[in-house]
Amino acid sequence: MNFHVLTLFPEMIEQGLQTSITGRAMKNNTISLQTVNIRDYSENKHNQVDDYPYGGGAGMVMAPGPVYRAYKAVEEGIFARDDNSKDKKLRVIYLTPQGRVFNQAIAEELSKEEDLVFLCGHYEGIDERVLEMIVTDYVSIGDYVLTGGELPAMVMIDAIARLVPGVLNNDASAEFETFHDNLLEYPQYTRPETFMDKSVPKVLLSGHHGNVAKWRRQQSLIRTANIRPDLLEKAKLTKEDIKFLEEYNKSKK
Ligand code: 6GU
Repeated sequence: MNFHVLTLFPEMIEQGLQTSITGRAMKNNTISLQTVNIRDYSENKHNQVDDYPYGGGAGMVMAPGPVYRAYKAVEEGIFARDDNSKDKKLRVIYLTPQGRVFNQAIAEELSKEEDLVFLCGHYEGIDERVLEMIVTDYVSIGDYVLTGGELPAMVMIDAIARLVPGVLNNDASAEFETFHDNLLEYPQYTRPETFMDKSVPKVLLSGHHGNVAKWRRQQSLIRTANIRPDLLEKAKLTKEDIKFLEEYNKSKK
């Protein structure tokens, strides 16, 4: 998977992703990261990339020219490769609070692409005309306002990269966890068996795999019911799960 990021702050993206699991995946060429500084494509003598908004109002707008030329440079690089990348529609993701809200299903869908281009805006946004010309997906990471698209791009790249085969060392771990089944994860414990008078739940020490699996499932159900009841409606629940939740709800009253 090749990630390409158009940004005014390339060092922020590089610094943010070169650590930990994404960093390791870049070192062993499971994923690649190309950052392109939009400012390098300014044709202005002061390297300016923004301008006043037509119609007036607060703030500045990123001009279409530098964004378009930066995008074209990335596209050219991808199309110059001797694979069949030219035959596929390139996904260009603009990070914006006006987009659809990112989630695990979108991460899974995007993880199947060979290349993903992320466009990070700043100031009051980017001239609408260049967005219409190059953007295929408008994506937000939640209902709050950030100063730019760099952190959202890093959030998306992290979530997508860990779904790429070979990025996690344990290929089972991407599956059986939070949101896999629309259930939150059960609590985890490691040594010591007693930490400041708090003991690990007995069932986890029993060595009885059936009882451990049942307890973990029930913990997932309890957590989801308490913290994210909205997820329960999408979860695939067995008859036994439903019965357990009914009993749990009764015991709470
Ligand atoms: Cl993608 N961009 C900005 N600027 N703010 C956001 C966002 C994106 N998603 C949530 N807030």
